[in-house]
Amino acid sequence: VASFLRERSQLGEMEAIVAVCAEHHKGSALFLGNSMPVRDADSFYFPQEDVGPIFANRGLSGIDGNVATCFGIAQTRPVIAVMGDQTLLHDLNSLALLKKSRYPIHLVVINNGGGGIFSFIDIAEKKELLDPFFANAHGWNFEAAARLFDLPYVRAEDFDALKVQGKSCLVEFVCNRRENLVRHRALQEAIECLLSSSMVS
Ligand SMILES: Cc1ncc(C[n+]2csc(CCOP(=O)(O)OP(=O)(O)O)c2C)c(N)n1
Repeated sequence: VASFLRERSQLGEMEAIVAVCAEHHKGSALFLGNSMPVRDADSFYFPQEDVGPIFANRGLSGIDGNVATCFGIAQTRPVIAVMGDQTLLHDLNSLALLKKSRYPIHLVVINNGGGGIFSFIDIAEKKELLDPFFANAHGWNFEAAARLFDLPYVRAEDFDALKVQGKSCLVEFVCNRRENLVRHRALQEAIECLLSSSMVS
């Protein structure tokens, strides 16, 4: 998995999630938003050293209140958080808390223009249903939201831009949820090939 994610220098959704997780160290907490971030981290993030606690929210249904949860955690230690655009939209007004936080919150939003997880289920074949009723597709970005709440904002184009800055900020990584599906399938195939060849030998 690690070599698959490293094999191209171009940053994609999985690579971005793993890169944000890799910023996590002993003195910080990692918060994983629901939907793909928590799933990708579970599948592809293998900390090589002792790290601080890792949090995720069950919430009412999962994507609610994630930013407010980060604020709660950040009263005891710095927080590195990664979540999807729908998750951030669901709790956008909690961005007002970031500046008041005792410890910094490095909040990375993976903006794939809607709920990317729904591309993985059968309904994705029906595009006329997927985009309006499941993915809730949109073309927004979060720069103006960061400005509204007086937060430093970074539009991440490379790995360096995802790095922790030591102050609360909003980092946005814009990507494509259809490309992510293709990448996931390619990784799954590579793993299946590897497993079947190791079973033969
Ligand atoms: C409060 C609430 N409403 C709806 C859902 C159903 N739901 C699960 S995942 C998801 C989409 C999340 O999209 P995003 O945060 O952009 O993450 P991505 O799927 O792109 O990783 C939705 C709407 C939920 N889990 N919780």
